[in-house]
Amino acid sequence: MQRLLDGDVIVALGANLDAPVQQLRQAFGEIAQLPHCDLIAASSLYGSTPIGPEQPDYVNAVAHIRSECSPHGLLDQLQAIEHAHHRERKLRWGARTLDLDIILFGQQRINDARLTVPHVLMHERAFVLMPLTELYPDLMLPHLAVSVSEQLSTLSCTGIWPLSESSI
Ligand code: ROI
Repeated sequence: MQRLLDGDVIVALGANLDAPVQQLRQAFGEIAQLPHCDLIAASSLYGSTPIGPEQPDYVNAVAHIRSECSPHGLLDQLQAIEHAHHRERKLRWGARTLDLDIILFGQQRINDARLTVPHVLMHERAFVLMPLTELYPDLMLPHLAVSVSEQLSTLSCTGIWPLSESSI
């Protein structure tokens, strides 16, 4: 089973407003440009039906980055990217132009007012685990001691579909 090393970070990307495919593609480029940060791998893009109140379908993906920043330093950088995409935090679980969530940060466990890592709901969300399984099926979820693909197999994957090249 694979384990993340210190500085290895998994970020989940999601968008469902204002040309979400473009939002995600641009966000991958912006993450790759962050100082002290390398984009190691990017999953394909997936369409997904929304969890939560009625709203447009999402586009989801995950990124593996290697960062020299602290978790909160990286969070500041990711929130600056969200902000540049005109992300507004109006409604909990509402539609958004771009969501960048740190879901895993090495083997660290963090739980404070700004950040919970591993992300509290990641193990329930096929729209996170499916793209992550594409990259690292054998990656161990540090808080559950199971692999990403094992955890995905416990979830229903209806409502998530790979976006074909022509729709990207
Ligand atoms: N639903 C889907 N399918 N994808 C998301 O990225 C997503 N993000 C959210 C909520 C509103 C919970 N629902 C989502 O934050």
